[in-house]
Amino acid sequence: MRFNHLVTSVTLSILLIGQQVHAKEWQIQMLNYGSAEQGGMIFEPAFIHAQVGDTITFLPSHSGHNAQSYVVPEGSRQWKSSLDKEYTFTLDAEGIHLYYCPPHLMMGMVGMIQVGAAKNQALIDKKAPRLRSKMALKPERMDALLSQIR
Ligand SMILES: [Cu+2]
Repeated sequence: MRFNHLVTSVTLSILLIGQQVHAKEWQIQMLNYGSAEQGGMIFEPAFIHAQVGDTITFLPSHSGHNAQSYVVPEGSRQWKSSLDKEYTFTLDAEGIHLYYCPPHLMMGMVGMIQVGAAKNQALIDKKAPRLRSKMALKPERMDALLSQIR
């Protein structure tokens, strides 16, 4: 019995250490222009498949941008970075973050982070069209993000 407890404890420790080792640090650049196909005012990468425990850092690679959540997974808090400041947060729940750059929403500056399973897909399907309707330019970027959810 004691031995079993020890094995369980050791196994748990190994699993926990394993998770820490595999937690990934994602970086998203905020840019005035991307490639010719991408056009101006973009998050790069705009879509990320991540896992709970990973961290996200927004980098003010070009000036005049910030990032703000529009939809977050159930159990996660809404978040917002300051203009031209680096901003890091940890992904703490499964689901999809849909976010945008407030100064450039009209220009189609939006992004998505899927954390594990798409648990809040219904909410995303409901709210994405509202955000899309404010994208005067490049509204098709929203469709491209939605198509990458799996
Ligand atoms: Cu921007």
